[in-house]
Amino acid sequence: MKIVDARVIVTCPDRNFVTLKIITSSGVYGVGDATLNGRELAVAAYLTEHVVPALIGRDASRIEDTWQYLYRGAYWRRGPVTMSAIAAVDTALWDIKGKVAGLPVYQLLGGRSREGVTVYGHANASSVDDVLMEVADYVALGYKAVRVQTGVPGLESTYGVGKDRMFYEPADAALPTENTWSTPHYLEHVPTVFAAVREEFGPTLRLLHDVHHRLTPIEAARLGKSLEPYHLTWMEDPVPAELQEGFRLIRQHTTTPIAVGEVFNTIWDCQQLITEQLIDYIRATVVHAGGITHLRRIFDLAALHHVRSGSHGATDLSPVCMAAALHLDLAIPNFGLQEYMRHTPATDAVFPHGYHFADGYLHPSEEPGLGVDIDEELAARYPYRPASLPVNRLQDGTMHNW
Ligand code: KDG
Ligand code: MG
Repeated sequence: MKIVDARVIVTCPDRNFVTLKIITSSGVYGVGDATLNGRELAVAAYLTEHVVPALIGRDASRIEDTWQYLYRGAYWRRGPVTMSAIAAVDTALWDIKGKVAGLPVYQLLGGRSREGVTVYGHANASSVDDVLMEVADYVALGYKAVRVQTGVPGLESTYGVGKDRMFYEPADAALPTENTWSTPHYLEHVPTVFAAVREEFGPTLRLLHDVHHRLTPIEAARLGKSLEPYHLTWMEDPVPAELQEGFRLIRQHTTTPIAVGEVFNTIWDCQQLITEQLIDYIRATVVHAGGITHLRRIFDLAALHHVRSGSHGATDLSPVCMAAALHLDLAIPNFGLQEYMRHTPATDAVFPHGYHFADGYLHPSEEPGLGVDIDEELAARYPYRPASLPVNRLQDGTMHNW
């Protein structure tokens, strides 16, 4: 079964997505997500110009060999553009393998390790009162875990706090908008938010918070300590993670669990974090970390060191990525939590899928393969629109290091 064609589909049903569709000589096809938020066309060009020509004529059943061929063969290894492109190929090949075998992909990965995939939802609002109402909405929908973000008094806008109720889309303008940041304001405010949420919802609801890489290690240590009474499931991205040993400092000071990795591309980005047990959850995901094949390798390393999975699942990861993530989440032994930001109806229509939410859990499709598709005709009606993630400046105008 040879690869006879591969198409790169760029579409914007409320936000941009890049999808690779690989077609085989038997007519079976597979899909893979290649979306890199704010840099979509770089991956589309990498696929079209460099990867697709090398795929034609290859045996579609050789998933591992194709991964190694694209990774080693590029000479220029790693990086978000390369690894998102490889991820798309890998995901599409797993989809094809499942369809040919007549099995959902999780069966090929070893079968079910749990009944459903526990997901967390996103409560975000500018004020504490409003965020309490959002948390209540998620609890009413059956969510067992909720991430809580609020505006910070004294700051006009804060990244991660959306304008829409129950939705959140950070890429908001063709060129980056600018937010203002103040660490002292933030560190004073966040513990008061979690005090209010615990007071209202009691001790057992799982709570999470995303710091979006805005602190230094010692500031993050202070935040972690101040949040200990509210026993969070995790404090996410406390610092930028290029310096893996920086996490030692946070660890020395606080028992608040740490999650990191949504911007990671390979196992080398988290090797030290995992092997030194500096984190509790690894947030790498299928689309940005080289597909199912490589993410499973990361999760296996994590399993040896008491680190659980906590994959990124924001709206810029397409339903194709979400479907792939759910198959992996269901199969691995060290699953922790899966992020789930619901897509808009337009996105759902372009990517028909069989996964579904029930009572706090997502369940992958039982169809052969990933159980997700792309409606190419509908996709063509939504042309690409440039959109960037915002940047942060301190109150004196300094570019923030995040
Ligand atoms: O593309 C960036 C977003 O996906 C990211 O900002 C969302 O931090 C995020 C999260 O945890 O979902
Ligand atoms: Mg995050």
